[in-house]
Amino acid sequence: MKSVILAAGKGERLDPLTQTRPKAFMPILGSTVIERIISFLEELSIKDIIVVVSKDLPVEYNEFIYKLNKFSNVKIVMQDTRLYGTAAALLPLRSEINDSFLLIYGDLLIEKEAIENILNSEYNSILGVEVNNPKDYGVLNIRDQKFLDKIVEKPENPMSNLINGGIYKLDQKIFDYIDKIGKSIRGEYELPDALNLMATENKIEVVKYNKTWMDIGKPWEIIDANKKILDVEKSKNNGEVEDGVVIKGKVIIENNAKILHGTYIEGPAYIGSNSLIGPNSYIRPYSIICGNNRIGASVEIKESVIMENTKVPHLSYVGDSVLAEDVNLGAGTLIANLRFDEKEVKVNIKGEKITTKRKKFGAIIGGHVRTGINVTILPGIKIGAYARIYPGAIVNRDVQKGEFFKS
Ligand code: TTP
Repeated sequence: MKSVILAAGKGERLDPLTQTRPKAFMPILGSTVIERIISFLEELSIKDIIVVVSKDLPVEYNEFIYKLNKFSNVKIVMQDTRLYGTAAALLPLRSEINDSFLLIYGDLLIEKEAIENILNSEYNSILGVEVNNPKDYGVLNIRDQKFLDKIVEKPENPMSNLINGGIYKLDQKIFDYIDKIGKSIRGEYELPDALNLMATENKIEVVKYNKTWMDIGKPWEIIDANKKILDVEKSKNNGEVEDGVVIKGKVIIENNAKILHGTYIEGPAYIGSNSLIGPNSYIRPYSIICGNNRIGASVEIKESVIMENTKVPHLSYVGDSVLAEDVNLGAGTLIANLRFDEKEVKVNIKGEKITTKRKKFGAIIGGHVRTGINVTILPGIKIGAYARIYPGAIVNRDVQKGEFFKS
């Protein structure tokens, strides 16, 4: 059976991280969300995998998309995102698909069982994830006990606690229904609209699932997703640990990582391959250091995701934050993660201040950012890719891509 993974979204809510990195390639420990999905498909012996990516890619995306070359069964297809939406994403595949196929959104943190359950259905099917807060999602209204009646987006009074899990088995009739839908209020051609039409004339089984499921939409959800996976992984030490290092609890140390004298690590924590930590670093629970990183002397890291090639070499504090790839923090860069009034930290998402529901949240720093020495960054701040922060600056507002910020 062919399998299609959608990875052509703009991921605007994940800005500034998606200025240089596709949403589906957000890190999960040393891997990425989409690579996890592809590994599950391979384990399930699905040999024919199509990944849909955007035709209008920022050039930086290529280095991530090239990662897919290591999977011999993956073929890349481009979506012209002038026709945008999860239904429009399928249009370039019309001539490729002539049978039932598996469809998966590429930004989902799931367990293999979610895909297995869908494959076991004898009908067209949709994953129905059981949640406590269905109002925030596309809710599945059910008919005849187990078939989809309608997907209702964020209803006031949800008819079930099952939400659209973004995994489907569909036959090629879906293309006829995509042809019939118009643009949604968001200006997109959306798959749920096509499925709603299909459900009026066909049986679409709702396959229930209650294990790990997250769609990674907002920046702090990258921390949550990594915490979830770290919690189920086992300790490992494939690196080199010098004398005088203290390691408490579960810590994963990958190949060629080196932990220098005086470093104190409180698990759960992940130290990715080729990283150099210490001497005298303090790595606190849920630090995710993805790989090729440098964390130096008198640096404290806590509950943060630090993506590949990023360096925090001297005298810095990084708490409850997400740092994209190839960032360099100057000596003494401090990220504040708690407001004086101890209110939940808010972040600008698509022009609206959204609560992170976290009292402790630091900053979201885009790819290739550089900070000078003694920079202070306030809670909930976003710094765009390639920005430069002048030494001694106090960053008290969001910084745009490429901006030179001087306070
Ligand atoms: P969304 O969650 O709608 O993704 P998005 O990238 O539009 O996010 P945001 O709202 O933050 O901008 O899409 C679900 C999945 O489908 C995701 O993996 C991206 C993919 N997708 C496409 O491949 N093409 C598209 O045109 C759209 C809208 C999404």
